[in-house]
Amino acid sequence: MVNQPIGFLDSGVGGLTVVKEAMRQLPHEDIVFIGDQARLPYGPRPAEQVQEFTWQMTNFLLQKNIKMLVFACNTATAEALSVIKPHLSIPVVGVILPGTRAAIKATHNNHIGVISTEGTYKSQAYVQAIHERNPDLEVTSMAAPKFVPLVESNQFDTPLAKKVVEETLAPFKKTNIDTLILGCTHYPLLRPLIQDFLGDSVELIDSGAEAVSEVSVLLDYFDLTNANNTHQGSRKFYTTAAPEMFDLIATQWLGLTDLRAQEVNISEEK
Ligand code: I24
Ligand code: DGL
Repeated sequence: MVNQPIGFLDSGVGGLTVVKEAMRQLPHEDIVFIGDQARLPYGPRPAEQVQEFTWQMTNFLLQKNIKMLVFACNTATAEALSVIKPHLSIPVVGVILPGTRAAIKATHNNHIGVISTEGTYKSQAYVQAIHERNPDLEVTSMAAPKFVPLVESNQFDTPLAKKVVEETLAPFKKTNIDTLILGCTHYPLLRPLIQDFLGDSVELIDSGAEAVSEVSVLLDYFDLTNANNTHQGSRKFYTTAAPEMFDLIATQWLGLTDLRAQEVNISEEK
């Protein structure tokens, strides 16, 4: 089983921020990724629809014989993980619990901020997860719906991005948060602007990176780590839309050559 791949699912390409971390932290593991580019974004969709689409991606990845499944999407984690996980016999990891664990560890004044898509915000998944562990922690949660379109229009480091980041995060300046969870796959791209605006006294938590650390722990816990350190992990990419755009972004972001995603139709998967 140790030689089987780890599956990653996402609403589109944002989950590649999680894959990049996996390639860094777990270079010997084989990776299979599916992005539902045709139906992105998930952020504004009703929860039932996110559950349906996420089930389709899950079933697709199960057919690839994965040993572990990672929900590399905050919205899918918030709205579908608890529904799907009880039905699976392999370990399933989302991005929300690892992010909250890191934030709880990082905060010193017991005040944590969270930014996310509309769907994740409405689910209150981050707030609930933090309060389940410690109800005394103060959490200020906010949707930042302008951030995903900003990144996807390639404007994550422009003057417009700076303006949108400042306007969106202004309410946090009136709080004393010392930790901010980046509760969406795209937000690490805006990290420099967010850090600049909030200042060095606020620690930013990348949920995706934390999730990969947790995958690493779980692989060991379940004796699933690929211990062959001469094995260069393989990476396979699937997308539900035309692959050209996916290949362009993934090649640039992951620094891989010869990356060819395969287009698949998962809405017919049974
Ligand atoms: N980043 C993302 N998605 C895109 C993009 C991007 N185009 C440029 N960059 N497009 O996600 C997805 C298709 N969209 C188009 C607009 O309508 C909706 C569908 C973030 C990827 C994070 C790994 C910017 C960009 C890039 C290369 C690497 C990283 C990056 F071109 F952010
Ligand atoms: N991947 C999604 C998330 O992390 C962001 C993009 C979307 O809304 O589909 O929430």
